[in-house]
Amino acid sequence: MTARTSEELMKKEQRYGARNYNPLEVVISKAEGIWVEDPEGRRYMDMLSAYSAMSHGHRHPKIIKALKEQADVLTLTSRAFFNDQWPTFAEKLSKLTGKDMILPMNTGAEAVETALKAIRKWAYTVKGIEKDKAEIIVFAENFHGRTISIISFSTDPVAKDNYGPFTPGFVVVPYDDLAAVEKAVNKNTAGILVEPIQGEAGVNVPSDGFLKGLEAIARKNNVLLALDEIQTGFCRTGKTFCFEHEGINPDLIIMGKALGGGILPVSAVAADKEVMGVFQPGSHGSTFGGNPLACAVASAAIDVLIEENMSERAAELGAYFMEGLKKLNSPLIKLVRGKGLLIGVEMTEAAGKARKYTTSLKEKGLLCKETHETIIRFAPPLVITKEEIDDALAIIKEVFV
Ligand code: IF1
Repeated sequence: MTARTSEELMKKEQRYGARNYNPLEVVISKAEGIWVEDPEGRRYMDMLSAYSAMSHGHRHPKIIKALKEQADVLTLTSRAFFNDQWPTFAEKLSKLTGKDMILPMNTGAEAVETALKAIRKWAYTVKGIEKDKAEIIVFAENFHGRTISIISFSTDPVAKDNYGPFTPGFVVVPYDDLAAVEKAVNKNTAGILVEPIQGEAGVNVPSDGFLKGLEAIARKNNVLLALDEIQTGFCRTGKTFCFEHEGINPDLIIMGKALGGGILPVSAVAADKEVMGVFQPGSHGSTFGGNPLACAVASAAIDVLIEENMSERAAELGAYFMEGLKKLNSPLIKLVRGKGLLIGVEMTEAAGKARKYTTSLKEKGLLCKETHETIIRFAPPLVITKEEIDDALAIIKEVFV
């Protein structure tokens, strides 16, 4: 039976869809730019951007054009053969990241797994760590995806419970704690995996110098530093990559989300030859990794970021948005933190669960999402205008003041 109304569609999902999410009660059926629409024609500002995957806004015309043109000639070949899109895209991403080589995947978790495999293989074949003894340092409250190995080092019971037995070889230390990292490093340490800002943990921005410190520890101990830029990358925090705020040069850069232009899952790992060279034919891969359609879309996505000065926009409009949130002086807001247009608002204990606020905001036409019940994340598409931020602040004011 064709469901058409929001009610009918939500009911149908309740019946047939696995309950691995608890979505806000809004059904999106149309979208353009920062605006989404439900089947009844109600319009909302998207202030979540599919967790930073929609940095270009919904259905950016230039990216849709690239999608349609490529779809009309070639979509998928597998890497059993060469195709005419992947080599040029690899070159473009190599130049953007400043790294020699790119390994293409699809989802963020696959790119993280690729980086973990590269670090381990480098540990045994280059650094000379004893077989099966390689350790990778990770941080409490991390989020790097949902595979069994990745959740093996999660500190979030909801993401981890009843999925054992877990993958060994990960050492968890407190985030933003360089002394703890120094202490954890030993002869078996192969790598450090870190988010430059912890997104899911609640937009945790580390102290200035944290990334620089990690780089120094990695260099001193011949350990690889891998930056997970899946959520913070591609201009979201006001630089092409968030690590640029500290001027470091990570050994591996893990990318995803916005790389797909808000259209397709496209992820990748960038690294220099010494690291990427550990992969030999047959030692890693994926059916869709580096497919022509994804390469054409992601290539257009990178062009748009540069042509529309998205980094500068995110820096300027993010500062403006955070300023506006602080100026509300709402008794419900404990603090506002973030960088660029990746913003987290922490509610006071008295305010209670954030869900009631995201529901009120939704009713007033603004979509965002709570994380860990007390934090609301605002991460609009980077194409948002100052006037639209003012409109958003007016709605937030109605709910928070
Ligand atoms: C969910 C949030 C969660 C990520 C970082 C890797 C991945 C993600 C830094 C994996 C994915 C998504 C996944 C989605 C909700 C969202 C998310 F932080 F963005 F809010 F979960 F923590 N590294 N983040 O943020 O990429 O495999 O999903 O493409 O799983 O609920 P993916």
